[in-house]
Order: sequence, then structure tokens, then C-alpha cells
Amino acid sequence: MMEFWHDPGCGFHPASAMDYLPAAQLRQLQLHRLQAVVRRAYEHVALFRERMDARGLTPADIECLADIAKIPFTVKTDLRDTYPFGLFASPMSEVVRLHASSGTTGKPIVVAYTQEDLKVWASVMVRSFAACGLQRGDVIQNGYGYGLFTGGLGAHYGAEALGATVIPISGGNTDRQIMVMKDFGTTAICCTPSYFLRIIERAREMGIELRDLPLKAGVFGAEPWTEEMRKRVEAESGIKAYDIYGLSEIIGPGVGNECAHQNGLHIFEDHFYPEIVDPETLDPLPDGQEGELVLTTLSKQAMPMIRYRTRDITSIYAEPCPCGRTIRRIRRISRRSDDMLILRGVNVFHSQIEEALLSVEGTAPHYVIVLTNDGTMDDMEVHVEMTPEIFSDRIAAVEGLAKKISAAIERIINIRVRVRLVEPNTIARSEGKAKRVIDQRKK
Ligand code: DLL
Repeated sequence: MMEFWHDPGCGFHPASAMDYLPAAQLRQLQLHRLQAVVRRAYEHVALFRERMDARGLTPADIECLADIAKIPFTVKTDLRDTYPFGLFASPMSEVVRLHASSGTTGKPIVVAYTQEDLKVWASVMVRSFAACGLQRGDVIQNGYGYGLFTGGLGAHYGAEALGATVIPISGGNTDRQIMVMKDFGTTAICCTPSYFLRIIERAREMGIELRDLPLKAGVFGAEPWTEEMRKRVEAESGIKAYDIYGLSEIIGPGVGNECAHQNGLHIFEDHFYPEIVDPETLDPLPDGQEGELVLTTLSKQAMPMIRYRTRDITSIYAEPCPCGRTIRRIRRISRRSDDMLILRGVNVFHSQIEEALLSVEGTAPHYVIVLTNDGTMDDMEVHVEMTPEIFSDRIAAVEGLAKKISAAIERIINIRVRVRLVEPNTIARSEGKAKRVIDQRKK
């Protein structure tokens, strides 16, 4: 194990030794934990036991990792249908924290943690921060919302466990974020990528150059963002922008994180077992092939999730990462299977629009997709903000820009959509997850 102590890239912390386990040892650990978690869920969660019984399965049938494919999936509606506590596998006397995620409609979903679950969560957040090169001595400004959302407290306890100095500022109040960043010597910020764009923009208005501050890294997640967005963020702020992934149902932030190579997110596989399945047939897909990410919590006590369908679309990288971590990577999640819009028979994802418009110079990375329906057919208009420079330019330049964006979108999705350039600062800024689609279709 000695080599773990000398890895130059990972900002070493003892918890991250698990990132480098030899593959055979990791698989053995995963199997052992899978068997235990399946037993726990079978014994304590009625819905899971009934589904296993219906297939004639018992926990003893899980003899190797591949046997996971025999187990039924869990989906978001299972959490709604058993609201609030129906999937808990621990008595309330052992549950020390609840979080909830609102989703778009109806009742929220509720998730639970035992003391041990919170320790695991802090440890995977430590490993996430370490993968971003952060360590004791760093000053981490936590702009994720504190409260029922998992982002705030998840990043908070992870940053403390790392030994960094945490500033629990939560989201919003952008002027104060910038003042604190400057006065407290923030070296890393955690928030959604869309909120960081707002910070960049506001800092500029205030005459503050982010690149002149000690800020060196951003730990951005909770919503899809593209490689083009990363390039913009890094170029405009002078920091390294890392991608962090997670979801409430599994633990919150810290399911996976990028390392210094910024090429895929390492999944903390000793706690979260990833599979990729075809979202239509639900058949398992081999490494390298794109499909829906399915996650199983290997150590969760209060609320084990077995084969949870995330709806997030990605693939598992088959190749090892040059950083030396043996835990596998997933490609960045740029879309969800339920984010898909069907326009004139063509499947369109927000990420494709973002990728196209950010490839054109003179656009600000602020956009919304407006869906309309004239009674016969769905239509889409993309509203994109101009940069102040372009806005003050000649009409011809503005028209040329709209054409360029439209052509860039057409190159990617093969259909022409209307592009409307709007004045700087007219598209609503988010403090958390950005709302990219405005649906004005008559239902
Ligand atoms: O967003 C947890 C989180 C907080 C992750 C802070 C990262 C940072 P939920 O609110 O339950 O949990 O939303 C989970 O958000 O299924 C994805 O669709 C999306 N998501 C989260 N991280 C990323 C990311 C938190 N890095 C849902 N890239 C997930 C793309 C992401 N999508």
C-alpha cells in the first residue's frame, strides 16, 4: 500500500487508498458488500422483498457480481409510492439525518442516513475533493444550497473531514459571494456550473478579475454541463473546473468525481456499484457502450438502493486512467433520458444545443430553449444572450451571429431551429440548478 502515500496527483488523504485497490481485490469487496446489502434490503424493506419473492430469488442467489442482473430495478416512483419512509431499512432511532429532493411534480422523495452512512458520505466527498487536488489548507467556499438539498451539507462535511477551511455561504447573494471570495482568500468554490457563470459575470461588473484571486478550482455539479461550458468557465476565470456527480437517492454529491485528467468521473466503486443498461430493453451493456446508469449502494444502511435507474445517460470507460486510480470512470453526464425533446421526429437534448451555441464566438453561455405548439406541431426557439461587445456592435454583426448559431445547431441535430438573440442580462440567472427549458406548449 506504500505507493498510495506518494501519489503526487491526488493530494493524499488516507480515505483515498480505496481509489487504488487492485481490481481483483475491489471486485471481491464489492461482491461481499453486495451480498450484505441485498440481505439487508430483503430483510427490512417490504417492497424489495416482494419483488425478489415474485422472481423466486433469495439473497443466497447472489453468488457473483454478474448475478446482480437477476435483481429487479428500483425507480423513482418507488420512492414516491412509499413516501415518506417506506424504503428505510433502519429503524428511525438509528436514522440521524433526512434529506429530500423536490423534483418537478408532486411529493418530494425522502432519503435517510445513519451515523455510519454519514461517515461514508463524508469519506467519498473527501476523495472527491482530493481528486480535484484540494487538501488541508485550502479554503472551500460552499455555494451549494444548505437545507433539504444534499449539495450543501454533503460538501460541507466532506470539506471539514478533508481538513480544509469551509465557508458555509450556501447559494445566492452573488455580491457577497464575491466579497467573501476576495476577503477570505477562497481557493476553491463548490456550486452549480450555471451559478458560477453568474459569479463570473457579476465579478466582471464589479471590476474584479477572478484570475487575480487565490481561487484555483471549482467543484461543479448537480446539473448537466458540457465540455464547451468547461472551456468557457476555465478561460474566463482562470480556474480548473471539475465535475462532481451524485444524486439524493444514492447518497448526494460524491458518487463520482473527476481527477486531474478531467476525462471522465471516477465512481467510488467500493460504495456505489455502476452498471449501464439499455434504457429500452434494460439489458446490461458492456463497458464503453452508452446507456442508462444504474447504481447500487454497497454500504448504505438506512436506505439501500438496489439497481436504481438514475435516468442519467453515460458509459463506463474501459481504459484505465493515467492517474492510477483503479476505480472505473464514467463519461460526463450531459443528458438524462427524460430530458429528451422530440422535435419533428428528431431526438434533441439540451446538451446538444449548449454544445452548438458555445462553439460560436460572441455568445454568452446563457440560454433557454422555448417549446411552443401552434396546434399542429411542436416547435423550438433557442434564446441566446449576446455578449455586451456584440450587442453594442452593428445590426449586421448581430444577424450574422444568429445565423452562425442556427447553422451550428443544425450541424449537430440536423434540423433548423429558430434562434433569437436577446440583450445581455435578460435570461434569468439561477442560484442552483438552471432551468433550461420553458415549455409553452398547449397541453
Ligand atoms: O444534485 C446532488 C449533487 C449536489 C450532485 C451537488 C453534485 C453536486 P439531486 O438533486 O437528487 O442530487 O439530483 C440528481 O442531478 O440524477 C443528474 O441528473 C443531475 N446531476 C447531478 N450531478 C451532475 C453532474 C444532486 N455532475 C440529478 N452532471 C442526477 C450532470 C448531474 N448531471
